[in-house]
This record gives sequence, C-alpha cells and structure tokens, in this order.
Amino acid sequence: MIPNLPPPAGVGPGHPAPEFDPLEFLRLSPQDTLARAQAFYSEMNARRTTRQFSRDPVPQAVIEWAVRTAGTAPSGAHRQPWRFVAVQDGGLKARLREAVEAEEYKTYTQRMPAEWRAALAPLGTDHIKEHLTDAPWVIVVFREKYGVGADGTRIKNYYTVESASIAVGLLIAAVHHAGLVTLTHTPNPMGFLAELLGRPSNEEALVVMPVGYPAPDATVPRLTRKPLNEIFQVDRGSAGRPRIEP
Ligand code: IYR
Repeated sequence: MIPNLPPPAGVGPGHPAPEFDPLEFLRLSPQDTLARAQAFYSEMNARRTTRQFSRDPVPQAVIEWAVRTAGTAPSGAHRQPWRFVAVQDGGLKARLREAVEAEEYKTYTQRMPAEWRAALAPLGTDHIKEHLTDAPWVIVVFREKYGVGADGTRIKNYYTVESASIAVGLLIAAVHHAGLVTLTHTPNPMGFLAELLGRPSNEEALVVMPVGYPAPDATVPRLTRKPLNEIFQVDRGSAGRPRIEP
C-alpha cells in the first residue's frame, strides 16, 4: 500500500462508478486443467501456414463465427479497435490481388534488403499471391486508429496494434479449430486496402488473411518450432543479463 497519496486520475469523483457483475467461471479440477492445456497445445501445434488454397467454398456463417471469436479479444480501454472485412466477391478479390502483387513486386525487387530476402528464402515466398484469388474468403483486418464520435470528434483509442493483433491471434486459432487454414499476409504499404474496401480514414489495414481449405496438394515449408526451454523462463534466469553486442 502506498500511503497518503491522492487517488489516481480516473478513480473517484468526476467519473461514473464502474459497474461489475459476478464472474461466470467453471473451475476445473487440476487434472482436467492439465489435460485441456495439453489437448489445446496438440491441436494448435498441428496448425500450419500453407500458401496453397483450394477454391472450395466455405459458408459465410463459419467466417462469422470465427470473427465473433476474434471479437472476444481483450483490448486497450475495451475500445475493440478492430474491423474485419471479409471479401468473397471474385472481382474484388482479383482487384485486391492485383494491387497487392504490384506493391509486393516492388517490395521483393527494390525494398527488401538482401538480408531480408535471405531470411524469407526458406519460406519460399514471393510477390505472387495466388491464395488471394483461390481462397473463398480473404479477411482484411483493420485497426481503428481512433474512434469518431456522433458529432465527428476524435475519440482516442489505446494500444490499437496490440489489441487488433491479439484479435488476429484468436482468429487464427478459430479458423484452425474450425478445420480451415489461413495465412497471415502483410502487404506493404497497405494504404490502398482502406480505399479499395471503402473503409474510413481512421482505420488502417493490419493484415490480410485468406481463409479456406488447403489445396489437395498443399505443401508447407520444413520448419521446427522452438522448444519450451528456448521460449520460457521461470523467475530470474541464472546467467544474469547477457549483453548482446549490436
Ligand atoms: N510482406 C511480404 C513479405 C514477407 C515478409 C515476411 I517477415 C514474411 O514472414 C513473409 C513474407 C509478403 O507477404 O510476401
């Protein structure tokens, strides 16, 4: 407890009292908790990113449920600063692909330094984005940089990149859980996407995600995931804080 200090701004007079409800929570046994943690890992560890999509259709309802799941993400000040534009129209997907490929061609041939191209070589990526026209759905995720009040005033949003990115993580999990595949694609620059999809200027595209079934002959790059001991630490490490020279 910090003694004798005034309450922080946002608490107390001048702000509406926060309203709380009881938490609905089903407490599982320790055994079930562990079993479910393991089962979920197994399910998520089976997720792979492929670049080859089938043209088989996927009902809109599946996309809507996955987006509802994404919309359960926590967000800065609960502003929910995300919009999901699901493109299924063939003509629109073709225009999207054309615009993306034009930018990506410049990126791959002019903007990417050699080190970056080398880093991507094992993934086999290039500027050709067939998945944007093969996949039945292409979800473009926008982050809302700021809100707009009824009178047109700007409303500040918080941690919009983090919030929308958490929602993207949930969307990836939801798509995988539904038995579909997706690919997180980040064309750069992305300014044209808001224009093409008729989104307002307070929104900025964050990621493009084709969603569908994998092509029957889909492949994935041969990759391994870092084991737990490379991504996890409990309490303070024993090595001190290694200095890594830049
Ligand atoms: N945005 C480009 C390039 C690209 C960059 C990274 I980092 C990747 O992991 C994969 C691709 C593209 O989408 O092709």
